[in-house]
Amino acid sequence: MATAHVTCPLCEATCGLEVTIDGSQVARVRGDREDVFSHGYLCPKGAALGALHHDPDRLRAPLVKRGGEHVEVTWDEAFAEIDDRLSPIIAEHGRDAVALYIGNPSVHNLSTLLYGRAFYKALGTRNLYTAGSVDQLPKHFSSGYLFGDGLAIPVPDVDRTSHLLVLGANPLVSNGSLMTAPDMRGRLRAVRERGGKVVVVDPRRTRTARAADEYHAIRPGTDALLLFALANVLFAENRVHLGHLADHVTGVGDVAGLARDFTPDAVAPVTGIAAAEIRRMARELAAAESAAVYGRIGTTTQAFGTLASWLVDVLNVLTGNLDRPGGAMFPLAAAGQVGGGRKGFRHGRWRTRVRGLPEVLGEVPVAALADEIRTPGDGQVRALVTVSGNPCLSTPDAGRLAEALGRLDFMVSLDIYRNETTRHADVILPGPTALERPHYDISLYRMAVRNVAKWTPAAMPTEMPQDWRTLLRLTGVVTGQGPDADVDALDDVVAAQLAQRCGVDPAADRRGPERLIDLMLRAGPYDLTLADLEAAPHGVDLGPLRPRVPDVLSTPSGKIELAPEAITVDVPRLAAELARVPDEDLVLIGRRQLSSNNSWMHNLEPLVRGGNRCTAQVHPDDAARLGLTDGEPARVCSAAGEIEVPVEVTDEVRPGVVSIPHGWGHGGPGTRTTVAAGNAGVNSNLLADATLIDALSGTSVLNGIPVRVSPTRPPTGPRVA
Ligand SMILES: Nc1nc2c(c(=O)[nH]1)N[C@H]1C(S)=C(S)[C@@H](COP(=O)(O)OP(=O)(O)OC[C@H]3O[C@@H](n4cnc5c(=O)[nH]c(N)nc54)[C@H](O)[C@@H]3O)O[C@H]1N2
Ligand SMILES: Nc1nc2c(c(=O)[nH]1)N[C@H]1C(S)=C(S)[C@@H](COP(=O)(O)OP(=O)(O)OC[C@H]3O[C@@H](n4cnc5c(=O)[nH]c(N)nc54)[C@H](O)[C@@H]3O)O[C@H]1N2
Ligand code: SF4
Ligand SMILES: [Mo]
Repeated sequence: MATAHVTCPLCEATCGLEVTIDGSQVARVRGDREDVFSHGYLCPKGAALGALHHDPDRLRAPLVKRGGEHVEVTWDEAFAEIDDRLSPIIAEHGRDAVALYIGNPSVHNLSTLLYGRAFYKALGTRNLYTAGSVDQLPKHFSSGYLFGDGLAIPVPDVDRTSHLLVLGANPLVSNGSLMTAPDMRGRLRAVRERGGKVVVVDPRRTRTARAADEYHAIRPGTDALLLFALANVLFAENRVHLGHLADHVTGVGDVAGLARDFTPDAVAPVTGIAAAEIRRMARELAAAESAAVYGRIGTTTQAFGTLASWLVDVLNVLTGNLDRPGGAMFPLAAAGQVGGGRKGFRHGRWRTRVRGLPEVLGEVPVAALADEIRTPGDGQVRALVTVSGNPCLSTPDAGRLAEALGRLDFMVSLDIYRNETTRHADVILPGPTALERPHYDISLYRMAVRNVAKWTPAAMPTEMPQDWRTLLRLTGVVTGQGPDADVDALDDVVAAQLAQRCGVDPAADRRGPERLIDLMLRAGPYDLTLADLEAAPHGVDLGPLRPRVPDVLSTPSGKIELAPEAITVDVPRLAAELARVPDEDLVLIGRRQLSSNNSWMHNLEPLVRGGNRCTAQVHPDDAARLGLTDGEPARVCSAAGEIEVPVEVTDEVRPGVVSIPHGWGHGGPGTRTTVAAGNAGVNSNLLADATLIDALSGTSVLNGIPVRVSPTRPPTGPRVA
């Protein structure tokens, strides 16, 4: 028996796990009580890491499609196929003809984080798509213009705050996002135990809402109106106190002007939250000893995603809570902390060919991908590389995208399953599991509520090439070096370039991600080395968050630019919402579930046993009005498509709202996910309309999609002739 201490890579909480290994078997996974950050906390997904590792459906060898069927091949054969098929496409149609889609698990994988970038740069395409445009891109956009750096995202200092206002997030189920904080239940309980207050704004009474002091059932897509009204009250009642930020902010007067029309009385009928409640919320926010406003998926993947994300931090600034203990603070990570300078932020440096949607942070919206594949002409996407992504379940107008993937000349997927997306791939390249690779959470520690650092060596050996080697071999192909490029030589180039940027020499005795992370640690603010972290298997605690303004700012003015034009141009579109008369139409929102992880952990018995339910939640009033019966199927239609799904009648959702979880709709020809296929559910993103986007960032509207719901069978009981 051996014991390994690893960081769980399945969500953003970065829990420390203690894994007991018996030969080649994972015998037990439990929370590591000595972990400096998670102190023994874990959730059902972390506990299922062993089941993931041993899943017989997980791919162990590359697959190539021959005569329409996937067959196992050697790595050399797989790369020969890629070189034969991809290189001519680049030669004939140029680099933009190859699109890259990078999915969520890439952020939780050190190899793809560090070497995905090298591959992307070598590929040189403008068609980079990531899960960011169905997720957090609006937050990068707003941070980019407010603070000058799209990656400078303030996080709530939950452990010291006395007032937390949460909008569109359910951290008791999601375990936190854009806020790395294991055990949010414990942390929120602590806020209340020390006399603080937790307020939740959500169209659904979630677990987090139930654990809070106060809950407001907002109408989907109207958060920006509510947030503007809170700002309006602060100005009207003279409650704006910039405090320590006074010398570091511009544009406060502009925000006051913009907020003028968004009075509590004006927004109340549209948001569904009473004017008196809004006034009280604003007063309590301003009066709290310290407070943090925090918004997540419900505020980003909606029609006003960027405005809402911006206003979250506007409120943090106006109340003087940005960058002070107990407020919203900027972490200082041990590795990969960039920023500084006066470069500022720009978007729209290029646009998608067909719809003209702007680039943000180097990527273009995935809502545009199907059109880029389907529309002939110069620059048409003819080949696709996916890296740990399942866009056929996770992106809008999923049916149209799946159809488009069938039209590609060539597709390669780096993935551990043959699923709804990778079944379209001509070549699938698997990778090691979380237990077979080393790990360090470069991205997530930049958003942690405490400054921490932890290194995870690979817990088990593997025959499988590490993902960084696979990515560099692909880099060889797209740079014309053929299928057998010298991976170690390419790695030396990557390390040398990083060393130059960091101003530190690379260690001679390491390579791959180990060498890069060591470089980054040594260049970082704590003077750490990888050897220091290797000597600390439970992590290193670098202390509570500390104020970082003005050093963290990289706007052209060197100040927090509170009213950037790139954002405020969208305010008139929001103002038009004030005239909206709420109608009886229903809107669709999503729903995350504890034992589920987007689209891909439904193949693990221990996680589906508890019964994740792909149902449409509707309020009893709507059910009665529409003739819907609990447990019976209903047809849900939108402008994009139609699905049939069982109804769950519950007053957990507010009237006018239907909630269906995403990531379901498994099985089908060419997939190999036996357990998931047995409990398939339906794909809610068949309903997501790809034309509905946040105007500024191009992020998809996944919450607040207009739908119609009707029983698929006529209701039982007396009938009207
Ligand atoms: N309607 C609706 N849609 C949504 C959302 C929503 O709230 N509502 N949420 C959105 C959000 S926030 C996100 S992040 C996206 C996620 O969108 P995606 O990233 O496209 O989808 P995932 O479900 O995370 O799929 C991950 C893929 O990676 C593979 N994978 C898992 N682990 C590994 C590994 O170790 N190595 C390799 N090579 N592959 C691996 C899985 O098999 C799977 O194919 O979905 C978005 N879609
Ligand atoms: N168990 C589990 N954990 C996960 C994931 C998972 O799939 N399962 N996915 C991971 C990923 S990729 C991410 S990005 C994070 C997301 O982390 P969170 O954002 O915390 O997760 P959600 O549960 O999607 O919370 C979004 C909330 O917004 C609400 N909402 C919908 N529309 C609106 C609106 O218009 N306004 C407001 N105010 N609220 C609205 C929804 O009802 C929901 O409660 O979770 C991560 N953690
Ligand atoms: S909360 Fe997230 S990091 Fe922690 S065990 Fe669960 S999936 Fe892993
Ligand atoms: Mo996400």
